[in-house]
Amino acid sequence: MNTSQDTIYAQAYENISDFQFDEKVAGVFNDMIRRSVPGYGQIINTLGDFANKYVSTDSNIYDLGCSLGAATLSIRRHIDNRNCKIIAVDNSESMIQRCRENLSAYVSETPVDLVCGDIRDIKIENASMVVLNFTMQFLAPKDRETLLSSIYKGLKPGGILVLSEKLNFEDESIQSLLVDLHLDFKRANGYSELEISQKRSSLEHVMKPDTLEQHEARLKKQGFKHFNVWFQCFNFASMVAIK
Ligand code: GEK
Repeated sequence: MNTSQDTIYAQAYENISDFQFDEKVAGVFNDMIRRSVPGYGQIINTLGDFANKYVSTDSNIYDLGCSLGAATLSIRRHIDNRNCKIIAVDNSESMIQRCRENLSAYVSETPVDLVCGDIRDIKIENASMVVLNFTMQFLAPKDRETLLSSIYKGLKPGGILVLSEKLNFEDESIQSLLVDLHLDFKRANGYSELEISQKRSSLEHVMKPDTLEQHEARLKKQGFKHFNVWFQCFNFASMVAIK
């Protein structure tokens, strides 16, 4: 996967426009997400382990907001001989193009339907595993419940949803502690104060994190029987919900 360095916000801009998953971002995305999201590499690897445990034969797996295909690749390595199909969806053409190249670099018996489209328009069916790895936070809050309802309906009994998100915390001391630790993580990964503050402005209207309590309540409302956080580092968490 490409490793060009993310320097998108290294120069000072007079006006910061809203963050977009365009060609510029797609070209540095692998570096950007690894230096910005604590635990990303571990989450990607563990998605393969979840797939090994939960993907049933003759079923579908959905990677919603697939970006460059890291989750799909990790899952695909663990599900040989199960006659499954992965449906990987992203509405950024630049991401999809690069994702196609990344997927074709590896041989696999599991077919991937790569869809350039909106995850809100995708019909989920016969699914044993659905992944929303840091994608739902980019949907308008009003659309999140509808998406989860369609995922729940399309999951087979015993099927798993892995939902990774940046979190907000109601307790202000905890919120500022975990935000600070995340900023230190970005500094330690070489981002300057200018890059950090310009990126934050660009995401302000685009990414609206929920609290853990909001996630749990929304998932339980759909009918998910089991829920827990399986990974958390600072204000980033990955949750599982089982039908
Ligand atoms: C990974 N899961 O590497 N429909 C389709 N795609 C969307 C939509 C939408 N409505 N909204 C956003 N996206 C990946 C990382 S990145 C997370 C996911 C991040 C896509 C968007 O184009 C982008 O590729 C992805 O969701 C979010 O495991 O950048 O923090």
